[in-house]
Amino acid sequence: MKTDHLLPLLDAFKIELPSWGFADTGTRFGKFLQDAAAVTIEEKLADAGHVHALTGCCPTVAVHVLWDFRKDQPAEKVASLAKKYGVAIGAINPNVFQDQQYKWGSIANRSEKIREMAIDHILDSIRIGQAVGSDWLSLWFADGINYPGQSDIIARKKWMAAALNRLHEAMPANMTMLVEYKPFEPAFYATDIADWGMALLLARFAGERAKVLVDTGHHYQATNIEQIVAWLLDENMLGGFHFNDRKYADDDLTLGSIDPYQIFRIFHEIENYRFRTGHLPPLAYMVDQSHNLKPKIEAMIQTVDIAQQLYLKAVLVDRKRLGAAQEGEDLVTSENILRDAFMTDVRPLLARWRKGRQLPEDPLAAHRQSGYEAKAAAQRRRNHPDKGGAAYA
Ligand SMILES: [Mn+2]
Repeated sequence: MKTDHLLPLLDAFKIELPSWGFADTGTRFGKFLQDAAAVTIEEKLADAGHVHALTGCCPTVAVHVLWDFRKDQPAEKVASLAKKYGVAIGAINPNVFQDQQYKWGSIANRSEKIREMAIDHILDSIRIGQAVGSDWLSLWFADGINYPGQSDIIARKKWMAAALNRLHEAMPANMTMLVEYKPFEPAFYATDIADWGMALLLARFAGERAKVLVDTGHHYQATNIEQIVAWLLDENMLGGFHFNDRKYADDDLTLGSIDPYQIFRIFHEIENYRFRTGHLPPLAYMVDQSHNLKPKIEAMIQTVDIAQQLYLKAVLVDRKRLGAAQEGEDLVTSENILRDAFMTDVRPLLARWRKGRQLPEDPLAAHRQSGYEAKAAAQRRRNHPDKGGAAYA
């Protein structure tokens, strides 16, 4: 099969890495520290730059305002640090879920004072985004209630809608607001933005530069995620993704580690939309994973590699033949066209693309040979002696 015409598509396929994916993170029961895990924003950007240098696929880094920006460090300084490591700042993620004042919620809190505090923090985040040249404001709210009767659901909806609308007004013209949804956790009775319908309505209420963010781990087990993706695309309401995988709930496992066919089916719907319309809206492909046990950088390289593979497989679907099979109600052929693409080994094609771009054909092996991990571990042990002791690397 001639596939070289697909190589430019890979040039355009970019994935954003999260700064927090390089830091020590864990479950709510605890976290296991790694000596090589990044602590400062500079270390996180260095790691992200290293992954980008090896893969050529991750030019931007998503940042978390409370975790990555200190009051004494101007935002522009973070942008220039990113540049130093060969990357740029991507999505800005405000944090209105960890401070004590948000015990009863942030923008859905019944206290106007707390709602204003949350809005102020997000307005600050928008300003940071402007200062670092970011195009994306990525919003996730932990707001919700744990018990029936705890709060007035409609009042909360209206508070959220009003807040998002004000935030949208404050965004510069180049910025897109992403509204993420999640069915449960930390709220266990009614999360305020629990599904894509609620996110869609709130995004519409916020304004035309607000879109829905699909986190692949934020669905109930039986949800057909690719169908949501197709509908959002057709409504011009899909903004991007948080990529991860799961077996049970929001496990934040490595993309494609449990169900690669799921991610393939999502890419298939995206490519199908492109085939039908001849265009695609800008989509933010972002990783949102927590590598509690895997070495962080290895996990990121593995993620990028599998994302590229699954994307290429979706590109390989023979859409003309598929259309003809669908016309004839030939279910078996239709399904097999998808399966044939999914089963195709695209690794030689990917290696060819890397070679043509002066990238290592096997980025994981190149990383292991580079000695980066051991060097980072030694340095970071010295820089952060109070971090605690994991005997990794
Ligand atoms: Mn997410």
